[in-house]
Amino acid sequence: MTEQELDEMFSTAIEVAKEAGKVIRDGFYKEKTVDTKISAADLVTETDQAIEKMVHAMITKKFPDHRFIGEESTAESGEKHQLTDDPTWIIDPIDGTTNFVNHVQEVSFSLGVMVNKKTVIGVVYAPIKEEMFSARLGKGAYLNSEKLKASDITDLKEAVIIFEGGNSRDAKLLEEKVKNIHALIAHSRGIRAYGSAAVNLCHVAAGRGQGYVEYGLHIWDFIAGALIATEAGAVVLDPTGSDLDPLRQRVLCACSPEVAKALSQILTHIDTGYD
Ligand code: 2AM
Ligand code: CA
Ligand code: CA
Ligand code: CA
Repeated sequence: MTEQELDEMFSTAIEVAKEAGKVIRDGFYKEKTVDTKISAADLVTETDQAIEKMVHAMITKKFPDHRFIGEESTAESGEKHQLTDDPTWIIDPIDGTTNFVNHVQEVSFSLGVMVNKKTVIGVVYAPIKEEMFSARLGKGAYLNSEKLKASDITDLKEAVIIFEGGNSRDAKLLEEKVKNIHALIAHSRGIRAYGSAAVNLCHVAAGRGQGYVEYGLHIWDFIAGALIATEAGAVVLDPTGSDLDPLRQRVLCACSPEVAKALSQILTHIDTGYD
């Protein structure tokens, strides 16, 4: 892949995110048709589906041989997505649909591009707040035109940690998550949950918190935000402390390796139901 091709892909990613953002903004205060997927906590609206269709069309028009993975097309086809070495555009049309439905502003469009299974482009656009987060591998992370740098805190006691309850209502899983919430409150300065995985990662990138942990995510939730966070100097790992596996459905992000290590040590590492 040449620099020129990557430049072209990056400008397409930004253009696509702006278009998706317009549709999110238009739908934000309107009446919505809401459907549920795996549980009463797993929502989808017509806007999610419309954005995914539009974005898929825009990308395949420009890059017909590239692959595409999106949350709603995966849900429709019922097939498990797999990663190949081909350039692959991975999108979540609305990350934070529960927020979208409840008029909470933490709603984003997330787009990551992987080449040879490495993320080279990450764009997260939160259109209600007009925050465009973007990163290219090796070139830093930006919020609009401002360069991002994660917090330099190293002590978990001084850290604010973002977590999420997720959309599974499996009793065993919830029990483990409660243990983790307990451990996070006990060892940190405080916990937060903004309801969008992509936004959570961008918050850590922007120094609006020092860590984020979630079990049960999908690749489209975090692949773009993970690059934005690492390009801002944060670390993104598997919660056990080993390398992130983008198909393993669990993510630990921390502003520093010290906070990452401390988090990894206090967490109960949840696998149930995800592998
Ligand atoms: P989604 O809005 O694209 O479905 C945060 O926990 C992540 O989990 C979000 O990225 C969100 O993505 C997904 N999620 C799905 N249902 C959720 C719920 N009821 N509460 C919080 N997050 C949910
Ligand atoms: Ca969803
Ligand atoms: Ca999502
Ligand atoms: Ca979504």
